[in-house]
Amino acid sequence: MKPILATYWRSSCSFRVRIALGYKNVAYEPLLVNLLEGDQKKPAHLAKNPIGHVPTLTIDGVTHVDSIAIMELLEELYPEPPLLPTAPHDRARVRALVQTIASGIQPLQNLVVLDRVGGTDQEKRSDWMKFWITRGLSAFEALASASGPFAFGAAFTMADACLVPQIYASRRVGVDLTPFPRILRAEAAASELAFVAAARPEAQPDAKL
Ligand SMILES: N[C@@H](CCC(=O)N[C@@H](CS)C(=O)NCC(=O)O)C(=O)O
Repeated sequence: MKPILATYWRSSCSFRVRIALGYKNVAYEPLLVNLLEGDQKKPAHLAKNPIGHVPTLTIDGVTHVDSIAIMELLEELYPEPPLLPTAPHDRARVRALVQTIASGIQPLQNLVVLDRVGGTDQEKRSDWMKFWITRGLSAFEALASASGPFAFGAAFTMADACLVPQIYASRRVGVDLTPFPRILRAEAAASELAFVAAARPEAQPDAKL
């Protein structure tokens, strides 16, 4: 049985896992969860993901939550091609790039957070997101590889799987990306890869274009 991915087209966390599954060449069935219609708060979804988030991946009959834990699991189940380098210090540096986005930016742009801090005030919501995204991307830029083409250097890693969705989300809110040449270079390199293109929001069955 194919793995089942509970996903929403515009969710950056779902997008990360779609990229990782494609990179590892693991076919899956999408289970569409409409975040704008509140599907994530329904009992059937909460039974799998108690905090009410996507993604959720059911694989080998086991259901997993959290995109980073899922990517780490995929790395262990399917070591080739690798999402992490081999040397321990390099692995830690890639994981730090991952966390700059996964802990330092993404949680702050969640709908549940925006509702609490901004309510229906669109300008407040937008200012909040722009501030946290710019702060996090500035750190990512400083930590990223100077030579590229990818975020950590010559090879695609988990850091790129997190970066591409974050840049998609950043463009949607109009963040100025011009101060981040390493990030733009890494995003351009990753975007040329077929599995990244296939994972893009616009290519998903629930995309509303
Ligand atoms: N740490 C979790 C975070 C998951 C998460 O925040 N997902 C967002 C979409 S990217 C979500 O489901 N938000 C629903 C909401 O805010 O109601 C992960 O990496 O999977």
